[in-house]
Amino acid sequence: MQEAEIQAIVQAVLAEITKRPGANGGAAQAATARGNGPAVDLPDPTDEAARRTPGVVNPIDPDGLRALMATTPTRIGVGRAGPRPRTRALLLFQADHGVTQDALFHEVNPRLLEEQGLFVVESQAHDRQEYLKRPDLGRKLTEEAKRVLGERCVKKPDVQVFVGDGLSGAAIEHNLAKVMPVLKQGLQAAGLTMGTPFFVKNARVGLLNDVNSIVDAKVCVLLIGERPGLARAESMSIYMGFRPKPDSTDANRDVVCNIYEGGLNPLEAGALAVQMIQKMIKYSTSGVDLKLVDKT
Ligand code: B12
Repeated sequence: MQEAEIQAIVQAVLAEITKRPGANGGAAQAATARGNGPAVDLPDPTDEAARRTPGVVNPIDPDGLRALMATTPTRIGVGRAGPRPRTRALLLFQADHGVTQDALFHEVNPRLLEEQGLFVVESQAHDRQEYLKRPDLGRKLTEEAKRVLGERCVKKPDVQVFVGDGLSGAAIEHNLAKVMPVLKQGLQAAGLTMGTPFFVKNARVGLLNDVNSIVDAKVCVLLIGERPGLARAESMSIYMGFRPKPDSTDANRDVVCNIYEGGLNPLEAGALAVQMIQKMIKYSTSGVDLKLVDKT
């Protein structure tokens, strides 16, 4: 068959489709004009109202179900089509997964780091793929990073604060500018000296040990992007420890987590971190040991 004949058939079919009642004529025509074939215009599944719309058919208590769904971003009340998820639930899942992927691979805007006066060093994970596959490398500074920190950082401060992208650069972009001033003011008001802040690319929590082997702070504090949940990528954590050493583990650390506007408010989080730092210094310990001695 000649190409012209095929084109004519395709055009005839498309014209028929776009005439059908309920078909999305505008979008389909536009797509046809672009040569992409007809578009099927589905409602946006990430729309807040769509997210909260029950997928369960004929629920026993529709108002109760809606009320329950309004209390949580968790995927409840999504219903099913036979043994499978509904198309809407599936599309929403895929869209949310896209947000997660974007956050994992999103590089923190260098302008933000500049504005916050942070210079940049790297962990031994040289790119994002390696970072994801080799968490151990994200816990170690490169030799170059150690040299730069050795040269540029104030030694033996009371508190060393640094920042890492972690598993969500988006989390740092959302929260850093809000938390940093609260930390700085809070530490100053508590009469504690602060080291030279900086940013580590491809960072894991375990970097606290390497960093403190260079700066020798009483308390070492890392602001880091949390593992993004589906649809939530802006959540940051503050991990900290009293005099981290090469063999310190998470049992020696504490964390203030879920920091973002919809979780723990960033300003409150900064204030809470300062309180915890003060306790660490008061009792000269952190993590599980701190919980044993601090009964407040
Ligand atoms: C992934 C994860 C884990 C994984 C960590 C494995 C890994 N290698 O990544 C596993 C399943 C082992 C885990 C275990 C625990 N976790 Co956890 N975990 C998380 C989660 C979902 C994400 C953390 C993250 O993104 N970190 C940032 C990335 C960049 O860090 P990372 O270097 O890749 O990974 C390190 C941290 O994740 C750290 N870590 C993980 N959990 C905890 C908990 C504490 C108290 C500390 C100090 C460190 C820590 O361990 C990893 C290795 O160093 C958070 C939820 C959240 N909203 O943050 C909860 C969360 C941090 N975990 C929590 C808890 C309570 C624990 C446990 C104490 C549970 C238990 N009772 O056993 C244990 C402690 C484990 C430990 N490391 O000593 C709580 C902390 C609450 C708090 N404010 O103290 C959180 C916030 C979950 C929650 N909402 O309750 N966890």
